[in-house]
Amino acid sequence: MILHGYWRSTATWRVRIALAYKGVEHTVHPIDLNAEGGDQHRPEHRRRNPMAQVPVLELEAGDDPGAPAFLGQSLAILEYLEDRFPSPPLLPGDPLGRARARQLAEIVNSGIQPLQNTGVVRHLESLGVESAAWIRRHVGRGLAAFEEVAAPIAGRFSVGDQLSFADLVLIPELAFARRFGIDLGGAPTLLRIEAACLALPCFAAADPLRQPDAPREPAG
Ligand SMILES: N[C@@H](CCC(=O)N[C@@H](CS)C(=O)NCC(=O)O)C(=O)O
Repeated sequence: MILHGYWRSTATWRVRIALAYKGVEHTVHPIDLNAEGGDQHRPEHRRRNPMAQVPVLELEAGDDPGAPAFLGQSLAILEYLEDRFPSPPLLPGDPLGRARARQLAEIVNSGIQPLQNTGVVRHLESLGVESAAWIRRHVGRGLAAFEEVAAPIAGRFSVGDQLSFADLVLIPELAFARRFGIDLGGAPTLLRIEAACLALPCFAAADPLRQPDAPREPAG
């Protein structure tokens, strides 16, 4: 498999954690979202993903004969990896636990990330909107909701003691929030979960600064 992604993309980061946790062999093909014009908009990438976004998982020949070999949308990719490589699991075993993990993941995937996505922010700036204030509002609001939902159900991780999709979307979003100076002091559950996650080797392997396309001296 090939993971087409970008070192600092939060959505790519989710998939990297899953691949590392499940020990799935793959290669990485960087797509530079910050290149002149954005490599995500090049025709060869739009053929992989007509949304012109990362991540895209390129499947092995024979995974789906006759169909395009590309899978976009990080949550769909996580579901695919979970079905194809069920052990170790990234969802709890019980129906409600699985739904809770997906609920939390969607708070970030649908409720936060689309509002802070590179393309959206660039468009807002072209309209004269002060994007940093926009980002702080929407990311802060979404993470506060995540904290409120997770607090009564979290154990070591977001849903009890089972690492799940919820944690895979949370950790990159917390890093994004810090880049924009969002105060996380009101989210003690999230900070506790983050500490537990960052102690795991799969999170270390997926760290943006350890990726081949990360700059040696990262911009702030
Ligand atoms: N819902 C999509 C979101 C993908 C997405 O927004 N990716 C961002 C990077 S985190 C991107 O490619 N942005 C490029 C752009 O907007 O031009 C997913 O989960 O895969």
